[in-house]
Amino acid sequence: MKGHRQACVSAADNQPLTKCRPGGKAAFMRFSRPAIGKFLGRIMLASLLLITLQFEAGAAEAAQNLVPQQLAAYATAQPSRTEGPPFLSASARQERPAGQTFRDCPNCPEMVVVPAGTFRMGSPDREVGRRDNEEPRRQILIKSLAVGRFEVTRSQFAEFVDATRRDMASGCSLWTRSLDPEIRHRAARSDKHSWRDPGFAQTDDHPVTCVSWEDARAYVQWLSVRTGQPYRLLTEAEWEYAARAGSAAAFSFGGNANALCRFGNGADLALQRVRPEWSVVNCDDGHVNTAPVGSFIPNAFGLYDMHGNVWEWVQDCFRWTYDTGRTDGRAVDPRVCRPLRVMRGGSWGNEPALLRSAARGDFWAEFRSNVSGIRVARSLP
Ligand SMILES: [Ca+2]
Ligand SMILES: [Ca+2]
Repeated sequence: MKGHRQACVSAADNQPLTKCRPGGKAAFMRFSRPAIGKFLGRIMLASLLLITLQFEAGAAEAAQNLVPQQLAAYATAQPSRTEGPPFLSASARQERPAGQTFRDCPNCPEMVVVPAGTFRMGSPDREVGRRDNEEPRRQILIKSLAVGRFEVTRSQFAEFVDATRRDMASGCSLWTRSLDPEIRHRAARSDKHSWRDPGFAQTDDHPVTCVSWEDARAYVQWLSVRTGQPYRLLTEAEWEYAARAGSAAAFSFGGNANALCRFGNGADLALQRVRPEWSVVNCDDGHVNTAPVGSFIPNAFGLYDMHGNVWEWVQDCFRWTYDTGRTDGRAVDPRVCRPLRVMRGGSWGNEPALLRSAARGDFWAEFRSNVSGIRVARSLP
């Protein structure tokens, strides 16, 4: 209807009234030139009024569709001088409103619609634990997309392995804390371990681990074929936008790392009781290794475990700095990257610095370790 109205008032349209009203050409011919101008002016005024009313109604609808946590986050967000909270009105024009959850098959990952928005990617100089691969900071525009509410579980991954008979038998690298302070963490490859036995006990609702970037990509490709929907990994920019959920602080819940134990599973006092050599955050999240997905408080977009539990592979290859000038959410062109892939969010074995929203990890695409996992995304129309 909007396009129809525009056709009525467009100065570039040679037959405006005949398109708006059948038989309108005859009526058009009866008007004098001043009367025509007055008539067109009124139509334009009425159209502008109607468009304004529709825009306001759409914005109100978008606000009603937001989950309560989102509204709270936007109300309490502390944007920096150069950035604002996410742009929200786009959700009014989506088929699926922001915050809506859905599944495309019974044991498919549950998805959450994340609203379109802008955010500042990277971290400020003052952020504790930051590295210089989180710069230069830049403003990014993200389109609305659906993001896995949880990390992919063992149960979900088992369906994929059973259906595809994927070879997952090449072992897994197990992370330990190195006694060498220069190395800190060390991965020791083990032929006898795999996603079925990552070196610690898991149940079906724990996140799958010991998966490579190639495994993650194969999983989303299989999911796409199975459902007929465009599943994929998040891009690195999308991941950080989803993790921040409107927050410019180090974590989605603010800057206090000692509050982590309510929001995610990292290296904590529970781990230190078993492995005294690991340095940890000064709180107890109750989990030595992985926790069942969804065990902690979600962020303002309704996403769980963006901080910790398992690292999450993203689509992008790894480039040390954000110097490409990119301002949209697409993945970095593989032709300008090192042959490594990016993981985000940190894991059960990491200190707070690596659980920050801006922190980055880089590993070989075929690297399987017992801290790596998968979160899926789905493009929306
Ligand atoms: Ca823990
Ligand atoms: Ca995670």
